[in-house]
Order: sequence, then structure tokens, then C-alpha cells
Amino acid sequence: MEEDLFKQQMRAFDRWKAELIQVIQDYHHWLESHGKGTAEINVRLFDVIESLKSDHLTVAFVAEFSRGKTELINAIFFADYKRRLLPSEAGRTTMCPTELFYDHDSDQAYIRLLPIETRLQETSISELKKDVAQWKNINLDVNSPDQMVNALKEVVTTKIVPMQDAIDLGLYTEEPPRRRRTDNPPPEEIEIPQWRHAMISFPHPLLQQGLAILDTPGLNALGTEPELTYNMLPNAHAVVFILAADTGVTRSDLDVWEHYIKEYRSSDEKGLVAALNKIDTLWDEMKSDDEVRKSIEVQRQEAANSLGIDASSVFPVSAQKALLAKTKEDPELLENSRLMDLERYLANEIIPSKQGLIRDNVVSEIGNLIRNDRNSVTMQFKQLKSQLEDLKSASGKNTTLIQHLMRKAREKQAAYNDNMEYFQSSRRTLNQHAKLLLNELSLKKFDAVASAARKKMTDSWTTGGLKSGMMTLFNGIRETMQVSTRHADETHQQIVNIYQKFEKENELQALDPKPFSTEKYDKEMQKLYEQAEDFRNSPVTTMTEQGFVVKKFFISLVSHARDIFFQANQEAETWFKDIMIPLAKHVTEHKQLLEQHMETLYKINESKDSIATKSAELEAKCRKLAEQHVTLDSMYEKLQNPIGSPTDEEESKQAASG
Ligand SMILES: Nc1nc2c(ncn2[C@@H]2O[C@H](COP(=O)(O)OP(=O)(O)OP(=O)(O)O)[C@@H](O)[C@H]2O)c(=O)[nH]1
Ligand SMILES: [Mg+2]
Repeated sequence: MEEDLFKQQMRAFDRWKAELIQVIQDYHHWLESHGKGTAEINVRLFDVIESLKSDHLTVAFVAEFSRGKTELINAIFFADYKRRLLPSEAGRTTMCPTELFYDHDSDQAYIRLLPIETRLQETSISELKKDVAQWKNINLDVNSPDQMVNALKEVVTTKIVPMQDAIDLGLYTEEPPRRRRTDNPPPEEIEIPQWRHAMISFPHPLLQQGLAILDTPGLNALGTEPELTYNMLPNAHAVVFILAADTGVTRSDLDVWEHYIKEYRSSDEKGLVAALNKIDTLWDEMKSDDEVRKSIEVQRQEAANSLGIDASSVFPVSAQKALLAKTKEDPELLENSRLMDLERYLANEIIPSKQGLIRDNVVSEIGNLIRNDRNSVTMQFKQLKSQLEDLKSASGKNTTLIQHLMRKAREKQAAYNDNMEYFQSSRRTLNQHAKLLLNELSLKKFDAVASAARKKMTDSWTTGGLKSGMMTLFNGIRETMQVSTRHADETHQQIVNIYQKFEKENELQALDPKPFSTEKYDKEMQKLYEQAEDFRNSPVTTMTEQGFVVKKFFISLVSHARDIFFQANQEAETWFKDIMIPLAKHVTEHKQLLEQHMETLYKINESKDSIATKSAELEAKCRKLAEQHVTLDSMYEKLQNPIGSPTDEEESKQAASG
């Protein structure tokens, strides 16, 4: 059977990341062996490698209940287990958002379950993830599919609680009395999910390669955590929205689409796919294949029209038949299930777009460092060459020429020393500017803004309080970002001045210090603000005025804003380091070259060394620099490599197994 494209691409992606890590390690090694490593660069390289290692590609599955999200996940990712690994049944099954991933840190297979009662706490789920003690842990025995299937059933458990508990947890709102029939009082007890969130670490190759899957419960307005909709879904790299052919597009499908997906992903069309599941319900032995295909096409078009997207973004599939086909190795059934079309799309669109993100960040950052080193090697090479020419021109001639060269070198040193003083003093002001910038973007600052906003709301967890709290929060953040931009601009301008001065007076090769901008974060905050406004004006909030939803909303909103803020802070810190490193390096290297040259001339003048031996030494150094140039070039090229195709070894392995 055709090997799953998604798996192939994911493997290639993983290998590409491993190659990137290798290049970065090679570069680190190069820096160390040439005495160019600094503590700052080492920390940066270490951070980048760690972030590549823990990098995840998240695909979220979202739909009304019972559309087949879990079945689709089983079919795409877990068919190898030849069984239905994750529980999928008629009616409501998945009870809480469930993340599947692999925990490389602990290197263990487990299920962690967050008790539903934690909803009463004012802590976001992302913060609770750091507190393992709050979660129930069940170890998974990966050698026993039976144990796993049983353990996984725990995720979907529910319990019966007194009505008041459900109300306190925000899982039930009383109907307004006028709508309630008097002879039909609300029940005294009610069934609620046992767990609030599930994390499953599982050593599946795809998960080990960095795929993370988010399975969601059928979304309904009430019990849903705002954190899921404001944080987890927008942060996913792809969202698969699922409809079912047996129900068609219902009102509640459209609600989920409008409220949870469309708005939040409008700027990122690529990561959004719709699947029209259960097409097997349209199979009909009384009809010809062509007729069946036509009726599927009609539904597909209707679905696309209702969602307002192109029909080519709607993938008709049968998750159930695909799972069966993969389990029984039935190629014809797999073909009819049309799952491979969806897998192909996921593989060809989503992985490359995620690769693009890494390229923009990691590749460009490390690439810049390598380029700077290459520039500095070029510069040293040029300087040594010109020193060599000077020496050669003096060979066999009298000492006045040597003395003339010494004078010239001394002048250069003096000019350099002047600039050095300027550099040192500017460095102090630069550090002060940077400190202001980082203080402005510090979490302490953010928390102060957030707590002012919170204060406005604690008295009244209503939509009115919400509005003024939100205004305080977003205005505060906006102001902070503006001040930060000002500090960053000043810092940047000063750095440009230093660079220009060194370039003009000390033959330092032009470096191009990039500016720092908070624009990206401003935009994200703006988007968050708009989402928040939508939520504030949505019927759930205005009609129920329930403190619970508002509170949870605010907690998740703040936690998301804090994440964005933290990223801005990290980027500013990295930016400042990155911008200073090449200059500081250039300055020291330049100093060493000047000193060496002075010493050479001095020795020749004192007849302690001959011009010939010194020239030979310089030539050897030039050769070494040329070699370094080649090494750096090749590292730079490797960094730009595209995702590879499967290696020969892997292809032959596949051929042998299939
Ligand atoms: N005929 C048919 N049934 C399917 C298909 N996919 C899923 N089902 C069935 O639909 C029911 C619901 O599937 P689930 O995967 O549990 O749906 P879900 O979207 O995860 O539902 P919740 O977890 O409750 O939100 C199960 O009985 C599945 O066997 C399909 O392609 N064809
Ligand atoms: Mg499910």
C-alpha cells in the first residue's frame, strides 16, 4: 500500500531539523576551535538547538460532537496499531481537549489528566501544565495495546455531581425561569466530564518527530474553556474542521465554524482544511460509482458554499473505512475512503509552511552569524594581504621604509584607539538604552498592567467590568509597545553610528545591523483585542452575564497576551545581543591584527626577524583564512538546504517491508 505521505514528509522534516542542528553544532565547534566562541553566542546556539529539538507542529481537529474527529485521528495517525486506539463512539465521546505528543524530556509514555475541579482555580491551563502534581498520571505500557486502549478510556470518563457543583464549575446555567416549565424542575444531579484537559505522551514515530495533535470535544458554547479557543486553536499550525455527510451542515456546525475557527484563522487560510467525513453513508450499491461520486460532489459543493470557502478546500473522506482499510490492508477500500487526498494535502501544505517559519527564524539568525564571521574572515584576509604587500615592497631596501611602515601602523593604531574609546563609552549608553527597552517589555511591567486591569473587574465580573478591564489591559500594552519601539529605535540609530564610524576610519567591513520592531506583536495584540471584543459582544457573554465565563475568559486572555509580550521581550533581548556580538568581535579582531603587525615591523626593524620569514608566516595565515572561508561557506549553504527526500537507505527499507 502507498506509504502515508504525511509520514514521509514528517520524516523528511525531522531529518531536515536534525541537519540544521548538526550545522549549528558544527558552527559551534568551529567557533570554539578558532577561539571565537563567546558565552553569549554559546547560550544563543544552545537555545536555538533546544528550540529545534522541542519544536512541535500542531494539528487541531475541531467539530461538533460525533462528526468523527477522533476516528479521523485514529485513521490518519494510528492505523498501524490495527485497532481503534483513541475512544470513538456514537454520541458524545471526547470529553476534554486532548493533546497527543511525545515528551522527549521524560522519555516516557503516559496520560496526564487535569481534574475538572481545577476550573475553580484562577490559573490558566498552560500554567498548570508546569505543575505536574495537579495532574493524575497513568503510565502507558506501549507493548500492550490492550492496556493502552483501556488506559485511554479514562480520558473520556464522566461523573455525576450535584447541580450546584456543575453551576460553580461553569458547566451549567439555569434557564431563565420564564422559559422553565414549572412542572419540570431542573434535575438535582448532572453528568459532567471528570477531566478538564488530557496530555498524552506516546512514542509514535510521528509524535517523536515533533507532531502534536489536538483532539477537541464537540464544542458547545457553555463548558468550553476560552483558553482552547483563544490560545490553543490560534496557535495550532493547522486546523481540520470536520463535517459529516450523514448530517449535512447543521446550524450547530456553522456555529462552531463561525465562533471558533473562521474569525481566528482568517489571516492564515493555508492552515485551515475542512473534511466532509462519513462519505461511506452515501455509498449505495444500487447506484453506479459515477452516481455516488456525483452525490458526494454535490454535498462537497454545498458544504463549501455554507462555509464560504472554495470546494477544493473541502475533502470528502470516510475516516471509518480508511481505518478499516489500513487495518485490513485493503487498497481498494482505502482509495474509496479518499483519505489519502486529505493526507497529501496536510503533507504538502502544512509541513512546508511550518518549515518556512523555522527558516524565517532559525535559518536567518544562524545564517547571519555565519555571514558575519565570513565577513570578518574576508576583512582579516584583506588586511593581512596588504600587510604582506607592504613587507614585500620593503624587502632588500633600507630601514627607512620599515620605519615609514611603522609610522603608518602607529597612526592606524591611534585612530583605532580613539574609536575604541568612543566604542566603550557608547557601549555604556547602549546598555542603558537596552535596559530601558527590556524593562519596558518585562513581565513585571506586564503584570502591573494586567493587575490594574484585573482590579477594574474584580468588583463586577460582568460585561461592563470586562469592557473597562480590557481597555486598561490593551491600552496599557499598546503604550508599553510604543515606548519600547522608541527605545529600540534610539539604540539602533546609535549602533548604526558606531558601525559607520568604524567602517570609515578603520576599514571595517560594512555590517548591516537590523532594527528591532514591535510591529508583529502590535498586530497580534490587535488581533487578540478584536477577538476579545467579539467574545465580549457574543450572546454567551451578554445574555448570561455569568461570572464564570467572564473570569475564565479574562484569565485566558491575559495569559495569551502575556505569552505575546514574553515573546517580544525575548526577541528584544536576542536582538540586542545579536547586534552587539559582530561589532564587538570585529573590534577585538581588528585590534589583534594591528598589534601583530606592529610587532612584526618592530622585530624586523631590530633585525630579530627577516622579512622573508615574516612574509612566509603571513602567507600561511592567509591560507588558513582562505580555508576558513570555504568552511563557513559550506556551513552557510548547508543551512539553506531544502527538506530532503527519503534517503536511499530508507527507500530500500520501505521497498523491503512493503
Ligand atoms: N459511517 C461512518 N461513521 C463514522 C465515520 N467516522 C466516524 N464515524 C462514527 O461516528 C461516531 C462518532 O465518531 P467520533 O470519532 O467519536 O466523533 P468525534 O467527532 O470525535 O465526537 P466527540 O468526541 O463526541 O466530539 C462513531 O460511532 C464513529 O464510529 C465514518 O467515516 N463513517
Ligand atoms: Mg472524539
